[in-house]
Amino acid sequence: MSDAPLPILILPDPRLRQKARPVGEGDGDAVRALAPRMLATMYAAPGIGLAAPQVGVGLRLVVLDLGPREKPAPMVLVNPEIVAASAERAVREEGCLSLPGQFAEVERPARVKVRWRELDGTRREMEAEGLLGVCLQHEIDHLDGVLFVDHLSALKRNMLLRKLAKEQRAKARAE
Ligand code: GNR
Ligand code: NI
Repeated sequence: MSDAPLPILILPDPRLRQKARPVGEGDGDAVRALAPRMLATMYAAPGIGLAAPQVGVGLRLVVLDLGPREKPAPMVLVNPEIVAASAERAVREEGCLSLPGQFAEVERPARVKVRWRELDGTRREMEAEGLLGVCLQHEIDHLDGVLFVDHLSALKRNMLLRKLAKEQRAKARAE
């Protein structure tokens, strides 16, 4: 099936730490094939966002859906970028499908202005705050190999990464 879910990479997979390259003119077919599969992967997880590097694809492509379960509102963002960020900051608990079971309070700009292209090339721009603002920043971070733990103190980051490693070892033993 064309929109079969893909495996989600988990830290410390090095592909999560690589900078993704912009989607170019020649990537149209690949991106049109990948976007539905990324959406299927995100819904199956379930998650509210997914960046291409999380499925091992080094392209600047993000999918999001913050709609209610009964009324899906899928978004596909090609080459998204943050063009402005507020000085005001906000704290919110974040998780990541690539760090399963791990959650932490992350401080980021409270509002961002994001620019991207649709699959058909249409230019889009929006200002976002709250969960959508956080999700956009989290996903665009993935395109630069940045994970939410990178916004924590070294102490909290190391604690969380050790807990992840321990839980992944226990999971691997159980399988
Ligand atoms: O599903 C997800 N939920 C979430 C909650 C708070 C802040 C960010 C996110 S994104 C995450 C899915 C994911 O890992 N996207 O990269
Ligand atoms: Ni994530």
